[in-house]
Amino acid sequence: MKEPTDGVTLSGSVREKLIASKEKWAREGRLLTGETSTPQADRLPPGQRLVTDFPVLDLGVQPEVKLDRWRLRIEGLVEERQALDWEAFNALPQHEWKNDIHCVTAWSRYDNIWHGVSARDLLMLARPKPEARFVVFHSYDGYTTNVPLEVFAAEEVLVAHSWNNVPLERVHGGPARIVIPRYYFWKSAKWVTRIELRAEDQPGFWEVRGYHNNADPWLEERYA
Ligand SMILES: Nc1nc2c(c(=O)[nH]1)N[C@H]1C(S)=C(S)[C@@H](COP(=O)(O)O)O[C@H]1N2
Ligand SMILES: [Mo]
Repeated sequence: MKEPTDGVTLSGSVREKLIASKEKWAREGRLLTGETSTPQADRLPPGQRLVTDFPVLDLGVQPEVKLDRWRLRIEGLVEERQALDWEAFNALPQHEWKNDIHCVTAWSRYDNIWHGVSARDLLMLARPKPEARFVVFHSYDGYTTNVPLEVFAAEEVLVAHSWNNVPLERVHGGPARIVIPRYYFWKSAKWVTRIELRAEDQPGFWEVRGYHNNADPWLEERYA
């Protein structure tokens, strides 16, 4: 598998149509209820509906990454760059969290059990420089998404390799994906390979196409 580049090449009319329709939703503010809430007051954020299946959302590419080629790099404004292979990644302390998924397309799924390595442990290894304030995730399909460093460093954030006690399926981002449960699920990069620490924010794939930069589901931060 080649390392992804930052720019995703838009090829294939199906894919372009899919992206164009999401951009249109963003422009028109589709699905917005105008209500806000808090996770303490409501388990289901405004405008969401509960599902029991596990929908798959991607850019029309589901990269197949062989475990012996897989790498997790932590780069940018860090003291100790990391390039973990599968064995080194799995040798790190393992954590389990159960949480809810909220997708901007209005489905939510309760009680997902994730196993993986915590963002905090990865940051302890890489040691962010004092000027590091933002994180960009880079994935094997060319996808990117961005969060403030403190969002990545929150307690429940994982690089997860298992979902509901089985290895994470390729369609859901296996070998490993980011899980940031507090925000809309587009911030949880599938097939992650590089975690870049930066001084300045850098909007990702959907963030430059009309999605909100913060993505808090209780504030309905769907679109910019
Ligand atoms: N690498 C990558 N990560 C991604 C995406 C993607 O297209 N590529 N889609 C995002 C979006 S929009 C959502 S809603 C979730 C979907 O995750 P799922 O397919 O496991 O439900 O993954 C996010 N992470
Ligand atoms: Mo999404």
